[in-house]
Amino acid sequence: MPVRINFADDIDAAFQGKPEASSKLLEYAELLNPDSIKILSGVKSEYAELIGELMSEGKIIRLNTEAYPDSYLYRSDPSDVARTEQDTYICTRSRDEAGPTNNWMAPEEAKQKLKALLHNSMEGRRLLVLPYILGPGDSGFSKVGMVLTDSPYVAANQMIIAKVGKDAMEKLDSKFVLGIHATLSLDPKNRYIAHFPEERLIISVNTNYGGNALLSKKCHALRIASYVARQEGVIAEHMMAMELTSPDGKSYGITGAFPSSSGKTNLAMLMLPKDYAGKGWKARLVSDDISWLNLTGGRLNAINPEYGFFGVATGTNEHTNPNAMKSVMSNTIFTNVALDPERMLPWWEGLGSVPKKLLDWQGREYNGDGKAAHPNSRFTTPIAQYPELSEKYFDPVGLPINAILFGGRRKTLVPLVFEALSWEHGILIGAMLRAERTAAAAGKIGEIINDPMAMRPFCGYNMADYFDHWHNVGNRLKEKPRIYNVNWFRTNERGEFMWPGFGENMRVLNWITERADGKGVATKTPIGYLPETESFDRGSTSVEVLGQLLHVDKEGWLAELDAVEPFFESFGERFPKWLWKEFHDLRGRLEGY
Ligand code: OXD
Ligand code: MN
Repeated sequence: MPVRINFADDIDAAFQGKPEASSKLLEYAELLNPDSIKILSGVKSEYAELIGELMSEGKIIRLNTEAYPDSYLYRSDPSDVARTEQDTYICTRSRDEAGPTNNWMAPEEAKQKLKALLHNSMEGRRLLVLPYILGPGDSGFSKVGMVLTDSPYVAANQMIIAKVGKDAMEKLDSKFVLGIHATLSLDPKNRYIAHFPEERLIISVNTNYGGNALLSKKCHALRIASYVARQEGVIAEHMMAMELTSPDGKSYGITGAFPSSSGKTNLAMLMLPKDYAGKGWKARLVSDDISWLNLTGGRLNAINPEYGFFGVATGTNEHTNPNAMKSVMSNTIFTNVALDPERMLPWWEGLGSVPKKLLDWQGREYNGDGKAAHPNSRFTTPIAQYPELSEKYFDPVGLPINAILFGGRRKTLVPLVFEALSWEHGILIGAMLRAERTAAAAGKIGEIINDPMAMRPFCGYNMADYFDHWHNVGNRLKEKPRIYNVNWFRTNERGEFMWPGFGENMRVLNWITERADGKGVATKTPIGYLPETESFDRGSTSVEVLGQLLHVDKEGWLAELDAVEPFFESFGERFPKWLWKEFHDLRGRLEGY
């Protein structure tokens, strides 16, 4: 059935002077065949209407309005709780362009399959259209996109994490990214999160989970953005970014790539230990999850494309992340947390004592068996509510970067911190990143997987080319940030964490700022520069434990190289020669140690 003529008129009227946007919308409206179309202008009342609809359909629950004003609980389908990498595709013309870390489907085949699923799928429903901006409104590095969705839950979340509305609509040029999201029946067997980077298109079906369905986030700001960034000579990364300011007012920009659920948000929101706060240090947030890095002024600068957090609730509390706790106390959508039904308060593991009465994340009475909140339960919160937001968040060029951190969860081997010997060695450190699988993606938790630069699930093209691109970026920088590997997650023989982590990580960052100033003392080892135990600010950690955390285990590292080598080999001839050289040099240094 052709789209009703008033749609075409309405679309033309709404998108005056934006022929690309209106023709794409019309094309998909014809395919989806909704009963009505609503183009969101971004005003607050639209958000309230979406929430009102979800409440009247019983799909979300209003939380205690005194404790959590304007906040809600959403329970997802139990089969739709995390990113599903097996359903995520990069659909480039050639398979090699996607590379061995991505699932690939030929664009025509993927479109045929998806269009069959989308055909008439919104009959009887309303299509919501959300134009959005990623990045500061006045930045040359910001990008625009437009999401089409039938889900009020997705639309409400999108309104929190991206700048949705009129301003974005005015910027919809021929390069905008189009995202189509359709709930369909949430059938896991027909779930696809498909990316067409060559035509800046995303199609996601049969999932409402944030990482799969909030298309501005992982799909646009990482997978499509990484592909476009290579064309534009910049980089789009799965990185937090923070600004540290010393007592004498010197600013240090730090970015860090950590696999999902590995402490990236907690680091970005670091609460300074008393001794540092007392001296006048400040730690402010620029980004909790994604940073786009530009090369202005011959150095790297980070902007945060996002407008809100989609963070992990589980484990968040006054000790681990007091600033996150302050941020989520209003205007927040909680997904898959537990509920204290008497006080209408959200609850998750780590928040404190278990309330007397508790409903688990599926709304069932909780009897103490298993987890009450889903381990990947989430909060969606406006970033403006963060109490320590850096002014650099609003800066069109972003935060100048002094140091780049890579880190995964590793119980053994990987020291607390070490510094790369060079930019190329730093890329090797990033490329060698391995981490334990966490609850953010479906799969066996705890299994150690290769996750180069924490981008394996998010790089929109062949990662062999991605390593080369990093190399080229380095060659164009006048002032290169130093690169570090950090690991907060070492455990002793009793399984206890050896380093206190959280705010205490400032002691590691302190060494990194000293290094940036050319002051911090370091010892050269085969794996990189390590701090010296005597001069390092170890806080309450004993010298003995610190010694273990800074020890270079020669045999362990040689075994690590053996474990990584087949992964590098999987890229075949495309794997950069200079990176193989770095790898073999490292092995040579270790063998002679
Ligand atoms: C996230 C993720 O949600 O990395 O940030 O999965
Ligand atoms: Mn992430």
